[in-house]
Amino acid sequence: MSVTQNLTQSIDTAEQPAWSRAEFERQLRALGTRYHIHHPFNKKLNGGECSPQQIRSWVANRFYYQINIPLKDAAILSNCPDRETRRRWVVRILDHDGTDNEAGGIETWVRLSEAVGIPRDELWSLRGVEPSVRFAVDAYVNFARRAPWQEGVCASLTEMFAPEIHRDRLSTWPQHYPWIDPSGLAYFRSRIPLAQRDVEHGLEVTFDHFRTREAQQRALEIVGFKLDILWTMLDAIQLAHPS
Ligand code: AHQ
Repeated sequence: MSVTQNLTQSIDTAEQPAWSRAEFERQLRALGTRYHIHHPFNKKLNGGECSPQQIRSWVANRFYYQINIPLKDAAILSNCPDRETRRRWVVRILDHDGTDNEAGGIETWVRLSEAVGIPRDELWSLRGVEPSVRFAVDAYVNFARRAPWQEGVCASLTEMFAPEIHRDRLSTWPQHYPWIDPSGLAYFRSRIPLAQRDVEHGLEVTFDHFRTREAQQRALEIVGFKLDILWTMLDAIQLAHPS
């Protein structure tokens, strides 16, 4: 889109009335067409067409995303002056880092990696992480550090679409990849209720903060940016391991 078109669009948007909550949520959910569930690599993965090496590459690269989620969430916390929001948001860090009683998502992902044949130390070495995956994930963390905390919250709304992709894995991997111990899929099962809880909070913050049509358009752009991050990660993995 040219600068003039962009300017025209932003002038148009500024004069238009804000969407209702229902329409705003519809617009946000319509972005699902860009979710990485539709990426060719994900279709191969859940379609049973990936080699063990491709699966190991996916697990090792996504691990870099997983270990950065708590840093991203801590960055949002550090920007957020609202105690009530912080009390709700902080659980996301513990969901991944674990507590004395709960292993947490990062450890559960390590068990997934051991189930697909990546030893724990190899996974933590991060030697398998592609440069473009590192770049995309770092862009997400740096966005959360610099952006207003409400924008960081808004970016997490790609999890609106996550329960479906987790359910897909749980229903397809056992039949396609019987060599993977099913207990290794525990991470996907654990995320379904957590994603639903997190999206509820994320939508509350987003509806409350992005009130004008221009701001609502900005929210769509933020979710689009995060969708591109997830898509880029699969581009990089597919490029590195085409077969
Ligand atoms: O396991 C995932 C996770 O913990 C999160 C946190 C959330 C965020 O804060 O951006 N997004 C997210 C996602 C996880 N898993 C991805 C997947 O495909 O397994 C999906 C991803 C998301 O949809 O944003």
